Amino acid sequence: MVYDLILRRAQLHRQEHLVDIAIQDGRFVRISPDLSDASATREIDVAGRLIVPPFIDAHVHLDAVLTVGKPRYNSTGTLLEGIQIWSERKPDLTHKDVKQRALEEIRWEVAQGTLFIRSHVDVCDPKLTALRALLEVREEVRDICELQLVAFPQDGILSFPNGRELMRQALELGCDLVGGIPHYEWTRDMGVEDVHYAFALAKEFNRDVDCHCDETDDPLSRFTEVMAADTLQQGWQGRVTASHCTAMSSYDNAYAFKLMRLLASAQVNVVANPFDNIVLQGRFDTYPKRRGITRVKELLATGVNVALGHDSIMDPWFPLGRGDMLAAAQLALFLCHMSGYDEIQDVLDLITSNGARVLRIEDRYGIAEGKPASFLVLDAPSAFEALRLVPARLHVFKDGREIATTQPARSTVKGNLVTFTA
Ligand code: 17E
Ligand code: FE2
Repeated sequence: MVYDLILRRAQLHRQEHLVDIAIQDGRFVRISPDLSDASATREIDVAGRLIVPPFIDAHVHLDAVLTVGKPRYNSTGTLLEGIQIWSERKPDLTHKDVKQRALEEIRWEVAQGTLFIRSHVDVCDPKLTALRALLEVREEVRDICELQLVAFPQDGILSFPNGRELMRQALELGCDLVGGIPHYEWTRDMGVEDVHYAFALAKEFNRDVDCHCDETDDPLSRFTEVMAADTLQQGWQGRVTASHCTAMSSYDNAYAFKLMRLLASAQVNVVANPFDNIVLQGRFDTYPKRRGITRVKELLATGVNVALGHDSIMDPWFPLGRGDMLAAAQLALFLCHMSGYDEIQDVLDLITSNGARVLRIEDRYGIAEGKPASFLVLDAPSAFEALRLVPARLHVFKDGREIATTQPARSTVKGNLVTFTA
C-alpha cells in the first residue's frame, strides 16, 4: 500500500510513545507505533515533534478586526469606550472594507494553525452591512477555514431601536448562532429579557446560543445563571456558550461555586478571552487591580467545558494581537495560574478539544483513524514546550492538503560560547 502521506515519529498530546501516521484520501487511516513496512507519495519525518488537531478560535469579532485607530484609539482602555468608538466607525463600514479586513485576519489565523473560527457579528445596524459581507466570507474561505457566525447585538436587543427584528433578520439571512449582551442592556430586567429572547429565537430557528455574558467587573451582574436556567428549561444542554463571564472573577465565592455547578449540570460552555479580558477589565480599579478573566481553572475542576477566543485583533477594544491562538493560550496559562505540569497539559485543550466541543465539530475533529486529516506540526516536542516557546506551526494541513507552512526563526549568537536556536 502506498499512502498519500506518512508522518513519521510523531508525538501526540498526552501519549507516551511516538507514532507513525498514514493519511489517504484526506483522512487519517492508520496510526501505529511503526509503519516502517508502509510507504507514501510524501513522507515527513517530524522527528518527535508534537502533532495536534487544528487550533480553534471560539470567539472573535471579524467585523471589527484591523480597524484600530480609525476613527481613534481607545484612551481609557474600557469596554465602554471601545463600544463608543465602534459605533462611530459603524456608519462607515462597507461590504468591501469588512470583507478585506476579515479575509486578511483569517489568513493570519490559518497561517498559525487556526482552522475553525466562531465570529460574532454586530447586527445593531439597520443595513446589516457587516453580516452580509461575512456571510460571503464564510463561503469563500471554506477550503481553508470553517467559520461560524453569531448574531451579536452589540448595542443591545432591547436597548437598541428595532433590536429584536434585526436579530431575527440576521438569522433569516443565515447566521449560524444566536447571541446576546444582557449585561449591557439598560436595566437588569431588560438583561434577563435579552437572554430569554435569544433562547426563544434559538428555539424557533433551531440554533445554538452564544451570548456575551457578564463582561464586566460588576459582581452583581448575574446573567450567566439566567443562561443556565434557560438552557435547562429549553433542553438546550451542550448547545449553549456563555462568553467572557468576567464578572465571575469578582463574584463572592459562595455564589461562584453555586453558579459553576449549575453551569456544569446545564452543560453550558464558557469561553474566556485572555487578551481582551486582561486589557479591558479592572479599568475602574486602582490597586489591587482585578485580572478580570473568568475562573477557568475552577470551572474546569467543576466539569464545565472551557475554551478560548482571540476576541480582538487590532480593534477599538484591543489594539494589538496577531491572530495567534497559541499566544492566547500562553497568556491564559499566566493569568489563570495554570502553571502546574498537568495544568499546562490542560491549557492546550482550551484551544483544541475543548474548542471543538464548543463549536460542536467533534465528529470531524481530532487525530484518530477515520477522521479528516486536519492537523498541525508544531516546532516543539510537547505541550509544555509549545506553551513555553509559542513555536512556529511548521505545517498546517486541512483534509489531507497542506494549506500553510512556516519557517522557524533561527538566531545565532556570535560569541564563542553558545549557539541558541529559537
Ligand atoms: N464587543 C464587546 O461587547 N466585547 C468585546 N470584548 C468586544 C466587542 C471585542
Ligand atoms: Fe467578544
